[in-house]
Amino acid sequence: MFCFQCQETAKGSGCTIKGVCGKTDDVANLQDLLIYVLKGISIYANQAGGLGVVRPDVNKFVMESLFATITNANFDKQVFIDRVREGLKIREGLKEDIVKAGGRIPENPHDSAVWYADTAAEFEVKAAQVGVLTTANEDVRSLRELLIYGLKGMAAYAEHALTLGYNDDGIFRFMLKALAATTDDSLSADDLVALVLEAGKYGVDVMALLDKANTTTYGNPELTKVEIGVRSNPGILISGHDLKDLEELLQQTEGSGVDVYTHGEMLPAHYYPAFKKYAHFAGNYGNAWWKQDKEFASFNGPILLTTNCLTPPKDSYKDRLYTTGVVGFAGVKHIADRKEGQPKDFSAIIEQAKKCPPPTEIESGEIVGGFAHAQVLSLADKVVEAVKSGAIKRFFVMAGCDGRMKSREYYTHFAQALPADTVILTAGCAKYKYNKLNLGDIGGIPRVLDAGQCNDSYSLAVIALKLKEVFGLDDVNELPISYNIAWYEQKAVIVLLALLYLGVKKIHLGPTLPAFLSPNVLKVLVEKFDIGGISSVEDDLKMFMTV
Ligand code: FS2
Ligand code: SF4
Repeated sequence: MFCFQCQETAKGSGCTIKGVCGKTDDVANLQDLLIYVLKGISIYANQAGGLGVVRPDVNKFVMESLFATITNANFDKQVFIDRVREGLKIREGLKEDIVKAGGRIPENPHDSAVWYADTAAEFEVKAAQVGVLTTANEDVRSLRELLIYGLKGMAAYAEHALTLGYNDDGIFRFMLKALAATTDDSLSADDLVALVLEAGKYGVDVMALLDKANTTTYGNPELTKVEIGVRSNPGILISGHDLKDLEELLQQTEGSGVDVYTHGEMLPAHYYPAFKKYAHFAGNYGNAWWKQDKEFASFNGPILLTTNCLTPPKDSYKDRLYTTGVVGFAGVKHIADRKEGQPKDFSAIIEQAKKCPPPTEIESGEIVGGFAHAQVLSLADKVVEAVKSGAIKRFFVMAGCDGRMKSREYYTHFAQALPADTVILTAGCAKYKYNKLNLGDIGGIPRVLDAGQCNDSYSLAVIALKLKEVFGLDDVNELPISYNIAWYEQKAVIVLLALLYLGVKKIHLGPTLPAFLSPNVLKVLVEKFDIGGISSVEDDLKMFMTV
């Protein structure tokens, strides 16, 4: 195996024996093979699309497969064997479609478009031959992987939007075009850089689409106080990002005597008006994903993982853990997908919850959030006034991810060290590094404004663009906003590419820069966008406050 897609990659260069995340080498290789099969599918899907063949099932398969390979989404070998087999079937079906539509199958297509096998043993042999390192040129490899990781993030957001009935064919067309492009040896590094930047455009599109899906379905997030203590009923803990799963769980638990708590990236669900009507939607339990080994144990009741981030479960709670959607782990119970418009069936989780003791309290009090674009823009006059009067000197976008590394304490220290006339704009699980610090407010505006999940970074961009308009500026970079972003997995990659597409410069990325950026690719990003890493809190503060 060789995997370097996330921030915690071994030795900052690549996991080669087993993932730091717990991914085994056979699963890592099969994920590589699945991506390889997707490339073959894309080659034909692009051709078929040009002939007017419409295959939404292909889009869905590609999207879900990309999503399943995101860090901490799925560790189950059988899932990837089944997906590779299904992918090969889809690819062969596309070839038939092309011929039926009057097209001709290319004579010497890329190996990903012709390789075929039936058995799991054959898959494993091939899987070991198609990894990241098969691209010899390190800059081409870097750009291809940067593009693929961006697509993975894009796929995750597209999946959530599609689940709520929102779809944009342009996003799928780009996914297929970009996947196929990674097999094309005639493309230059410049061509690939252009594709990477184009991915940013679709990153903006997909986040806007998901924002529309979420806010149309569940209302605009609003200022909300969320309890972080516990009640006396048994509970179900729901984690991940899928709001539809949460909605159906709330409906099915209503009146059952079982409370529902959020964990990690599900916290922002409390900010949506549609979920406030559920009296048993009790609060948020715990912190970011990487603390689940302790927090799932002390929760005492069943836990539902709707998306990444799952970590390999401990025996103390494995029998209380459920996965759904693209998430999986061998030996952990999986809730099946919706059939024919019917909701998922969470009855097994609810029945188990009834037999469990209530959660053990680990914190008490409340946290405040709900500052997505609509809520912040409704406070726009107040915000603008505070900037004009000098009460707010600078905003710090500190969106992104949290993670295990001790070096991430930097973000807590940075938040604590920020002058009292600064405001943090956050989204994603990065917020857990400072959302319980009680940093106070500026004339009623909290100093930590949480927009929501990582995809709600879109809201932060909308807010920035609105401020630019209000202040009559030509360039978003003239605003008193600094970007000190923490990344971990591939959704952060698409968020980054989206911000670059919107013209944001001087983004600082930590706690370490991605291992998949070769020195030359990094140089391009530095030259074009002035991207940087982080150093010490003191030095960085000085640097940010003097720009
Ligand atoms: Fe956090 Fe994990 Fe949101 Fe990332 S819960 S690092 O996948 O997507 O952010
Ligand atoms: Fe390593 Fe991250 Fe890949 Fe897991 S996802 S194998 S930790 S690089």
